[in-house]
Amino acid sequence: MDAVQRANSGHPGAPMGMADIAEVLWNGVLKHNPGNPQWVDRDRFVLSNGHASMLLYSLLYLCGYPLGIEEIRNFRQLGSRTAGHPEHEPALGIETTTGPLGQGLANAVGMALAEKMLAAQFNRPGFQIVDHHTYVFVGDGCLMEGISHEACSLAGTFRLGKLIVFYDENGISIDGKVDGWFRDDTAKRFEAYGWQVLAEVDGNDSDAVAAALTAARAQTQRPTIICCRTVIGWGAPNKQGTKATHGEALGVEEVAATRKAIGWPYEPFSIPDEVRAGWDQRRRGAAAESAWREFFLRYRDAHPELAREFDRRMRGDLPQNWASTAAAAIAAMAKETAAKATRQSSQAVLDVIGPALPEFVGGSADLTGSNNTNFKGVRALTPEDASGNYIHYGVREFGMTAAMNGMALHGGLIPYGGTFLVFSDYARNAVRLASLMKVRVILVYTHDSIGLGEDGPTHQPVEHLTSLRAMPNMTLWRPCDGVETAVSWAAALERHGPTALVLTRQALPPQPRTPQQQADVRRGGYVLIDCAGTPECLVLATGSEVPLAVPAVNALNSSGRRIRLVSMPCTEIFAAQDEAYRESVLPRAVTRRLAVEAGAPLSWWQYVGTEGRVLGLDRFGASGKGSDLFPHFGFTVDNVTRELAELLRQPEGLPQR
Ligand SMILES: Cc1ncc(C[n+]2csc(CCOP(=O)(O)OP(=O)(O)O)c2C)c(N)n1
Ligand SMILES: [Mg+2]
Repeated sequence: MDAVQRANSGHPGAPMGMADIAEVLWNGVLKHNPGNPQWVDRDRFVLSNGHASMLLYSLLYLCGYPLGIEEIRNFRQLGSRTAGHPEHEPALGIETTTGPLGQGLANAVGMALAEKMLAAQFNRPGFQIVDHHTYVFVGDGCLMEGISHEACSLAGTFRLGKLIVFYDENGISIDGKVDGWFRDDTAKRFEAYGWQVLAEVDGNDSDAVAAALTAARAQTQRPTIICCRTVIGWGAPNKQGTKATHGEALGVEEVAATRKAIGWPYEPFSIPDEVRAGWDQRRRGAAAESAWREFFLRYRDAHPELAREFDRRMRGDLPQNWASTAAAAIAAMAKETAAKATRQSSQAVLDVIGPALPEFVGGSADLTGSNNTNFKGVRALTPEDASGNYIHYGVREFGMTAAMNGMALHGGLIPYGGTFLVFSDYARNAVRLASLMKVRVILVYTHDSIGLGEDGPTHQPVEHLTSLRAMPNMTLWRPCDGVETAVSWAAALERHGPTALVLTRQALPPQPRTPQQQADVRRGGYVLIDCAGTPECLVLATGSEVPLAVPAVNALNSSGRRIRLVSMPCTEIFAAQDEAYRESVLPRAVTRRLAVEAGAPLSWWQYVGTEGRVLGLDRFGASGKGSDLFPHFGFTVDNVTRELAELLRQPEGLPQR
């Protein structure tokens, strides 16, 4: 309450209401080592009600994590490590970024899934080297959010017995008493998901919480939710139990009154040594970790190869032979002669790289056959058997994506998951958090334009390419054939950050390339067809529009014009190339420029400039055959030729406005 008061900003209510629960969990039960927050077999803790950030910072400080009292004092100030909402910082014990309600819970489901899968892969009789819990704090808001349904239904189905949720059932959210908008029978709801429910626990009674925690840990077949009745702002004599404590400082007088009411006579930010000593988990944590390390050494003696593999996986390194695997996948695609949808090329790439990547966890939100996300040899995860490497997430795009974030954050796995590009919107905030945290998740988005055809405008993405490109840290690849698809997979795997692979439903012909052009695909944009001398005009295209541009450019060049075609599968990576390379591909002097992409034109103006043109799609699609829709919306070779003819009529070299 002092930190919130000093910042005059923040949320004191939930931290005060959940303090007793936190004390029971963190001061003796949670398996963690403040001296090494990244010990791989630590319990994972997620504060899904991220507005209660001050609770997490207090716990980290008291337990002896490398977070000084100065940081607590500087809560919410620019440059402090105590941001308004917790921001992923593994070196500090912050497992994930939370604040968007419900998503931390879904991350935790992913973490618990990861634990279960890794245990199935690496544990051997007598050697439970992967054996930890995932604990989550959630509030009313998390459980009102739809994603909690997706994630918790999945957790029940997959019997995540080491997932334990503490529900801060305080009956209050921002607008006041939740009775007016949230009357679910939460206990029945979670029973229906197949969870163990420990209802009506007094969250301000440490013994009751401790007993519930023991019962939760004893249940290994089902996840547990402990519904803790608490009082928001507990201890503040005049404000506790009211919405006033949710999201603003208590006020100087109420802070003083609280000190008196709870018998805490100390100055703000001064914690008596004996109190800190009582909380300090460093010795206990170091002992726990060193016991695990000794255990791991014995595991290493018994299973040396598994131990080496476990270390590699938890470091996040790709296999030693990865470079040759990636090269083989690209080479195999370069041999292709038949036209293929890039979603099919993607599957062919997975057939090569999948078996070489035991850390790979595939999946789809119930569109496996359309996303082509399975490959030869994948085995589905089942409720009974966690040794598989493919997850049928069901129709849960948001839950899938947030769970993938949780798996990637846990470590040891590289998740990829598919849906239609148009439904990336359903998952969008999890994509955003993946970008914010820079986690390695691979989003396979197929059916990437009006080219998908008959399903019509509800299923045809228009603005999605542009809107995903607008997200900081995101890279989006829209390959035009098998080679570009293989390169985009390799780039996605080698990147520490999220990647969207945007793939077609319809077949695209393979493009011929020199070895240099093939190597340059990695640069995100490269010259696919060049002309003799300085180009009069540049054409930029991605994905399914590259094959429309190729004949148009070739025909004009044969008639003596000088047109260059640039394939630009990944604008973000191209933009990150050095100036000299970018200039060599897109010479500044050439101002006649045309971009062709079956999507919103917005992302292309930065490349074509004010003298350029964009052949894009600025309206919703329609229901019909893909082969009818492309010409209907102007995506034909003739139209590219017409646009180029218009451009060529313009005087050359106009200064860019
Ligand atoms: C997805 C999302 N929507 C809205 C918010 C804004 N918000 C922050 S806390 C909160 C109310 C949460 O209520 P509850 O979880 O009961 O928290 P309590 O007031 O009990 O601390 C809201 C709407 C948010 N952080 N995330
Ligand atoms: Mg609440």
